[in-house]
Amino acid sequence: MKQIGAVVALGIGALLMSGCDARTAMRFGWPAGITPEAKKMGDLWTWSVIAALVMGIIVWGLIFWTITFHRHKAGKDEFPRQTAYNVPLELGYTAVPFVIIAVLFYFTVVVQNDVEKKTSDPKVIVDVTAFQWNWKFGYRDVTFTDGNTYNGFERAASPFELQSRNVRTEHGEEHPILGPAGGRDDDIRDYLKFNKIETVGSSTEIPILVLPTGKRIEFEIASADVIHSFWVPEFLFKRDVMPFPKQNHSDSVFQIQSIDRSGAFVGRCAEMCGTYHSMMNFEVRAVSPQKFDSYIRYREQNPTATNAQALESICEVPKSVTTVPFNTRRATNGDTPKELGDASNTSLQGCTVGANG
Ligand SMILES: [Cu+2]
Repeated sequence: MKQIGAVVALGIGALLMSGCDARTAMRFGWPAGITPEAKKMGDLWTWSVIAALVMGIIVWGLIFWTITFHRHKAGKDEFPRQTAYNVPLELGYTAVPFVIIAVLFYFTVVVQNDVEKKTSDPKVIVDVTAFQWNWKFGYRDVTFTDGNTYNGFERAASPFELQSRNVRTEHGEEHPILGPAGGRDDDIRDYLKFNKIETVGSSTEIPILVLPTGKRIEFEIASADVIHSFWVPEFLFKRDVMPFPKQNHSDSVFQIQSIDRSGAFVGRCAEMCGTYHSMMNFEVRAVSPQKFDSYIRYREQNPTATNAQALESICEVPKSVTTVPFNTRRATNGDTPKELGDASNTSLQGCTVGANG
């Protein structure tokens, strides 16, 4: 017993000295996440692992107790006392796993409901359009910090709209937006939405979706061609982006309660959607609500300005710092170059918002 105690103490000591703090250790490998939903999922994971460990310790204990104290002893009968068909015991170990599953199920549903929760008053509504192989982000509704609102909805689309906006393929041709879903009537493609302020990714530019911290945000996702998947790893959430969401019985709207810290976070397509699927990256740039308000107002007042110029006007690094653009020649192995910049601090040094706009 003393030896076991010493081993346990050494193990805990080693864990404490290895430099990872207690909170990281208690996540048991779960990423930190930047939304309240992600943290709730993390708590569920932590408690599930603890429950599994408790169960494991009981099982390991029984195994070692059996092999230590119930070994075959010389001079005894060939078989030890048989205890099969002990009805209360068998009922017990049938019922207990059901109770465990029910408890895990209950807490899973509680957290899932929270992750899928939608309220009627998100402060920002973003239309996300995925296409082979990039993203378009549009701001449909924004409630500014001072309570004023901005409505940027332009219209629902016809299939030719993306073409007219110069969305081009990696070869510089107009995007064949009619492609896989070609031949369908225009009127059932009205799920595609267009907004006055839009950010479209290209072969040379990663689309940066600028969002405010601390506010509820709604995403409506739709695909112009095949199935994609909207995934921001640090939201710990992804959802398939479907063409014809209604006909495909998919819930194309989800919300996050808030983004808890500013910075740059990579976004990816998590559905194998074709040749350049792995290059279909974007960046979420979480900025203070004040900066976000200035960003929307700048883009509203400067409709021809690029997203990079708008980012500079709010003293933000104008290019993505978490990933590189769609590389048509596949010259890279997909790794994010480390020299891109500091994703945790994307503010431009010595810059004042409003001074240069
Ligand atoms: Cu995709």
